[in-house]
Amino acid sequence: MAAELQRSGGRGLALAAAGSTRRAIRRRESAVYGDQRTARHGQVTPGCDPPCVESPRAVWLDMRVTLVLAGGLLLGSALTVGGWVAATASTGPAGDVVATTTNYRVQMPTTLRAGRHTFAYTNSGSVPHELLLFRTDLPANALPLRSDGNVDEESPLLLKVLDSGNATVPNGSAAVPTKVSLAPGHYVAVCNLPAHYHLGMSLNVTVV
Ligand SMILES: [Cu+2]
Repeated sequence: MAAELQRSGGRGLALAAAGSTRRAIRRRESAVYGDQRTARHGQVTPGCDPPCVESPRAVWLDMRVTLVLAGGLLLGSALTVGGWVAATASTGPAGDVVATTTNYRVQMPTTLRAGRHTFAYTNSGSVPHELLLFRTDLPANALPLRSDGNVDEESPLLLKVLDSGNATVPNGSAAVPTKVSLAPGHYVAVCNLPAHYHLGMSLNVTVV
């Protein structure tokens, strides 16, 4: 295993550390065991001056240190590769406000700066959703409703300032610009597909 790792290259740090530990163990074992035990219990190490010996215990410790260091390097490599994959896989729609729908929540920043924005909207739910944003003085849980129980988008109490359009399919995404420059005030984000508002798909948002 150790020899294999030595051949594999790119493991200089691990091998240097293992070598240092190995030399320290050799010095200790040499003092404890003495040269007379060399032939019976250990492995003679050529070029070691004064003569030294690697006992079976020293060989085992050496192997353990090497295994731990090699494991750490492999873990580090795996994390590096994983991070790279995550970074390259996170290319969503372009926009300065990241918004997500799930079953059955709207997730986005609850405070926005005034002005125009483009929402980078992704539907992470397993059923279609949409993203609407209304300017209104009403809280998210008290929007005006139609007779079918869904939000009355035509109510004079609501001003629609963002609409993702047709229901967005699962894993679908879109860059959705605001219809107007957002003035400071209170807003509510909603998914108004049938019954979704009542299932919890609304969120209070403040523009400052
Ligand atoms: Cu929905």
